[in-house]
Amino acid sequence: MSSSTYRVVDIHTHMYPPAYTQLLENRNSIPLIRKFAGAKEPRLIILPAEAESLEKITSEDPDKTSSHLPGRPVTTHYSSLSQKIHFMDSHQIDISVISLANPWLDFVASEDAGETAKSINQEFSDMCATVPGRLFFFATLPLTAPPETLLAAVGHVRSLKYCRGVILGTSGLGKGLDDPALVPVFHALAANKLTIFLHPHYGLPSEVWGPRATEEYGHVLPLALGFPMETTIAVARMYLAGVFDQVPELRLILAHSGGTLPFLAGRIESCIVHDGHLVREGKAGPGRRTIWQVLREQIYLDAVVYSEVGLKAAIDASGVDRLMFGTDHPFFPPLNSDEQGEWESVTWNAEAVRKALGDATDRGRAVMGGNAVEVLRLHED
Ligand code: 5CU
Repeated sequence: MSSSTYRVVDIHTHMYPPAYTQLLENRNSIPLIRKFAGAKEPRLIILPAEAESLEKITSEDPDKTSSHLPGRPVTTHYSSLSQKIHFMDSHQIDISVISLANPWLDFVASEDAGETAKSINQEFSDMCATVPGRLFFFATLPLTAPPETLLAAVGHVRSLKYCRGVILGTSGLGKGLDDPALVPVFHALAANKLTIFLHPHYGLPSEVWGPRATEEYGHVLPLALGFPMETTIAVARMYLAGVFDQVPELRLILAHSGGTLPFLAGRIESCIVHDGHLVREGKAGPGRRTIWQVLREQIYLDAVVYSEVGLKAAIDASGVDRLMFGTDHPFFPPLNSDEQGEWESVTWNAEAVRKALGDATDRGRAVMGGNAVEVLRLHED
């Protein structure tokens, strides 16, 4: 661990606890975990963009070994608490705010969702209690459950000692985050000081990537471009629907430095003030809170953008006091070096902070941990 006054905090770091991996192992359609002939580890297949390659391999002889398997290997990094702590120690991370990774409970039947969420959140809570002070968590909501179960889940997670918010995808109750039916949930989260960690999963429709993507381009397009666009669109829809004004105490941390929001906020503003329909309806006049204001008042951004160029845009848009370091562990492991050693996906993000804000500066330290400690109350037990 680093010195007592300077804390490095990873706010974007996932786990698939054993109960969740079991759920995926029992499934036949995406998301799932499946073993393949000749592969050392089972594979986690979760992205809509992986459906085609899964279908192809499923239609082949099950005993045939293939060099082109869908998904990613499920290593100990996905589920093991001791592995998470080892990863933190080997990257000088003092505190991690862990969260279930995508696609959360989006696929769970309505009648099972409440209990599943409860047991998974309890599992996260128990993991945190094993290493006091080193782990906190963002809980998972049973979004497919009936409204009363969903609201009861907010009450449950707020009672869990190490819970500091909830991780949320962009689909909401099935109609996106601008769905009026979600407003009571946003009110409940805000009233309980539970910050939303907004994270993408669905990307853009697979046709956008073209016919060559599955065979030739790996996961690059859906992950590098689809994920950030999904987040950008989800937040723009919330903004246009007036969610931020309806729930002014709502706080969100956006994954991947807000997708492309820091870069495109100016264009969103311009399109609003030049839209005849919005102008006629009085939605573009004076007194309107701009997307720039919302970015500085209700939104935080993680620093998982891998370059100082993107990071500087994020800082310019939201303010240096609203950026928080993250790693995206266990995703993006090193492919040519020992997984127990240093991950370049982590060092790139730390280096981006150093390059954007200088070595050992107060601003850099704020992004590396100070902001998260304050915003997520990590000094409180
Ligand atoms: O590599 C991937 O598929 C992912 C993913 O699914 N979720 C995430 O947070 N990062 C990478």
